[in-house]
Amino acid sequence: MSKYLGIDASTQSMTALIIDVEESPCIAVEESVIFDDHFRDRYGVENGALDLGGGQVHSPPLMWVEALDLLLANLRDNGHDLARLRAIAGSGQQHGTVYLNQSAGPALARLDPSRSLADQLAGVFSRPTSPIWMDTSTTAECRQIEAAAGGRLPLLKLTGNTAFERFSGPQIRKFSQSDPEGYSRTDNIGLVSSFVASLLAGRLVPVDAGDGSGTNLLDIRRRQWAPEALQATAPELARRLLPVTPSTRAIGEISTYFAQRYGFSPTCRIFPFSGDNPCSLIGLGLVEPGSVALSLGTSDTLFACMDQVRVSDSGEGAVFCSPDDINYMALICFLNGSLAREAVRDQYGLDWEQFAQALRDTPPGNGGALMLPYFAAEIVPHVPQPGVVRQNLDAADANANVRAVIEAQALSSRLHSAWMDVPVTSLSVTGGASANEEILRVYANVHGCPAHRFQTTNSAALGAALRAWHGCAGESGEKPMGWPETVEPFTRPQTTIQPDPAGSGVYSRMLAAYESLERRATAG
Ligand code: XUL
Repeated sequence: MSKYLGIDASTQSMTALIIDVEESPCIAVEESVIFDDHFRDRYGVENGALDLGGGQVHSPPLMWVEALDLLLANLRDNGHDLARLRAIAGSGQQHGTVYLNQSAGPALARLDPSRSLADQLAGVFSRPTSPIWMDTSTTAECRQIEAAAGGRLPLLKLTGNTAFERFSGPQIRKFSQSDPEGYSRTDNIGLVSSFVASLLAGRLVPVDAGDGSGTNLLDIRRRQWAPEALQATAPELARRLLPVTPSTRAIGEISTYFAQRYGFSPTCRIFPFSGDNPCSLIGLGLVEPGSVALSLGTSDTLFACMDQVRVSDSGEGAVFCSPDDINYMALICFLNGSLAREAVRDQYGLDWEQFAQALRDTPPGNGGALMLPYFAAEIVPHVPQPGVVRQNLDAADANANVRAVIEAQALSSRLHSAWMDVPVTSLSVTGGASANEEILRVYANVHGCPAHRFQTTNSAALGAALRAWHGCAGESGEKPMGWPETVEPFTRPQTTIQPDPAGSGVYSRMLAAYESLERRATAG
């Protein structure tokens, strides 16, 4: 068996990616279920999420359950022989928390393959919706956790991160305080990643160190829950969490539900699911310190591989464990990623080709026009309320607004990545918007380095599949594979956009103007 499956449970979709490493390693299958296409009416989601007001953004975990059944049914019905899969690993949108009652473990253990997962698991939640990374409602809880942990800096030192609104710990604290009854009915709290892995394994499985580091609860150096942080967050939290698992060690074999319903081999190994960004680190080949990548998705993230924990004192960046179980990753998350690009596209009634044409028709620097693209409250820089700012920019000029949003995103990524202290000598770019070469050109010029694009934009799912391959090789007694040789065949750039010296010069000068506008707006 030479095939490995990576599943990415992201905000807007669930994706399966199969690699075949038999002769010349390649991506054999990519298949996605877009939540809005199938579940908008039933679950009321928009872009995969529910806006509950007051900054609360949740998703229904039962929708993820249904999506997994649908995704695997599509793979089977499209003729893919799932019996040939040797192992599965996965990736989930980070930070989202899933609250399960005491019936969850037994229900997972006795799944009946003749009935759907959703039918059998509808009653396992002690909270029907899961707060996700887009939730910005936990500012008070963040400050309370920092205070209870001895201060902002001690929490940063211990967990690698100050308390962030979107992180799991503040979400858990908010639930324990606003619904103590619901919290007391909660037997187990998982992340999106560990929840989907639990479905496949047919039992509750632990959070891995990669995704665990996005909770404000993990001792980032020991890669174990930090008792001080658990205590600072919510009562009796330790008994609601399973011990953290290393990312590279298998958690067992696939549940008979999936073997019988979809034809998986009963010996198919399940490896821990990790966060989408930690998986993208692997999927983009960032397995040695110093390399930098950019993911242009619902949120945009800029990240780098580091061999030791280096933190952002200003609280702008996050640090996670790499799921290689060796390195760390630094990450900056800009919430207004495709959210902002789509808002501009829709405001001017454009399609993506017209959007790209607008970039071709306008010069680098946009004639001095600037935008701060806070269509939603922003994570970096910290902007608690939405509000788009325009300077020397005519709101009626579609082309200039298209260029302004992309230049703002690229300039912001350069401005706010200085703390990583990683020289950006090349950018590996992924995510849906990386298909647009004009967007890549702006990033190449702003950072003054080549931007590479790869065969797939599903780097998180690819990273998961590579983790499954690497993990199996490590446990089978065959020659263990190093990370560089695992990722190399899948991370050869397909397109490279070189920076143009004139464009780069314009942006070096423009950065100061952008920084000053941002400073004035965020101070106000
Ligand atoms: C990272 C973050 C997002 C989510 C969704 O910290 O919040 O990138 O992982 O993809």
